[in-house]
Amino acid sequence: MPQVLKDRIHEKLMAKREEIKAFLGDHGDKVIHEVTLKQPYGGMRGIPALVWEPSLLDPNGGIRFRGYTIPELQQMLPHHPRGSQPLPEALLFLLLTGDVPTQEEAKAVCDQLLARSELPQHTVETINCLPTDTHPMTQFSIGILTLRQNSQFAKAYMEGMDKTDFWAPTYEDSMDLLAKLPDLASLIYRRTYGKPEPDMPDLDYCWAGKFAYLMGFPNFEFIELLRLYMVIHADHEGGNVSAHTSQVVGSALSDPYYALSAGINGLAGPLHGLANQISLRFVLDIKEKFGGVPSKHDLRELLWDTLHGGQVIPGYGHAVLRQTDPRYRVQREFALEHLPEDELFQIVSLLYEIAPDVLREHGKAKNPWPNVDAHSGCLLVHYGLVEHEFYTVLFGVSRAMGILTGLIWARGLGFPIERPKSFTTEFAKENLV
Ligand code: HAX
Repeated sequence: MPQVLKDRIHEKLMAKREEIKAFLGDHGDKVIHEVTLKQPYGGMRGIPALVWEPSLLDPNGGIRFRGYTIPELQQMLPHHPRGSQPLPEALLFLLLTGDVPTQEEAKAVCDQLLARSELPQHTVETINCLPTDTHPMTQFSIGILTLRQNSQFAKAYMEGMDKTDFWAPTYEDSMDLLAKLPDLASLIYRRTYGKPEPDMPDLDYCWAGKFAYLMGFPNFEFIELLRLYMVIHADHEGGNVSAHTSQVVGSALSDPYYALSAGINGLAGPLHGLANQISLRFVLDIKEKFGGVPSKHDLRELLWDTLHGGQVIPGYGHAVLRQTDPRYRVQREFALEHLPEDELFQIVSLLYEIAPDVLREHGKAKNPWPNVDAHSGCLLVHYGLVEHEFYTVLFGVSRAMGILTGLIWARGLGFPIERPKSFTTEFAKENLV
């Protein structure tokens, strides 16, 4: 099966290369966008300057993985026989190939990942050397870099290879990485928070199931949550900080370990992946301040105080989305089914009732609706995963699926090194207006 997946990717890449060649032959000189002076100063918002094949973000409909929405994928992708959430390894197959896998194909991806999952001893030793109060994201990024010792891409490049084949060792490195990330993440979790070595009964694990056991959470409902979590965080097109960072670094033909570690450093920022930790802190502070679920009046006041204090409402707003994030919605559905009485969920729900109106009245945020990070923390806390500094690592394990797929495809399609033009304000004054 490993070869079947690799062959399928190869076949799809060949077809896409021909498609792009013909497309650019017909339309390569078409002007697709005008750039205003505000845009380079404004974080390059809205400039269609990147190609990212695994997913596309629609401002109103949310993320589509290879054309499918998250609710569609909840129906279409293979599930665990006893579960109802899609298997992340099935999503990985879809991202890599564009095809919805059969149950057997998803299982084969899982088997491949489990077979490659063992961490090298030097990785374990490096992590064990770090002070235990090192932020889990720092440990995660360092751990990924230690794995590059075995990079097949770096080795093959040094030995000399045809550039049309670059994608193949990139794929091997990516699968090795994806296989090892749950083991690396759970090692970081256990040592940072003093958790015991887990019991690992002899089971037929799925990728998320093994991850949950490694962290010490064998509860089936938690494993279903982790499957959902891994699926919804997997990719968010190419322009977000982590995906784009990995893409830029990868475009220099740095190997996937360098590229992913760089992207993970971007994910660690409070306006990006760290927002899940900050959102939960915000909800916990509300609970503590009011001794439980506040009244609507008190919550509204608190939100205004936050805004008047020059701070953002964590988990709300988005650079692209202009509606409630579907990733928020599916987490809400999970909570309504499994933990409707949970106090933190009730505060999260109350925020959903009140924060969009407050943000609209405030008039700054272009999107007053919640994003994925507004919800995830309360679900994890419910099942006992309370160490919120660790949450962005969970996000990173999932996001690696999209980032690495993007890297394999960029190599496979022969994308060149990225090098946009920058300018100074003086240059703009003299030449651009
Ligand atoms: N609360 C208060 N003000 C907000 C806001 C919020 N939640 N969201 C945006 N704004 C403000 C911005 O700070 C900006 O103010 P200034 O003009 O004073 O600079 C203004 O509204 C316009 O911003 P925008 O165009 O709507 O949003 P951006 O594209 O600049 O930023 C962010 C998008 C997600 C960074 C922003 O909405 C934010 O800071 N949200 C809170 C943090 C958060 O939830 N981050 C997670 C995003 C999802 C993600 O990437 N996860 O990984």
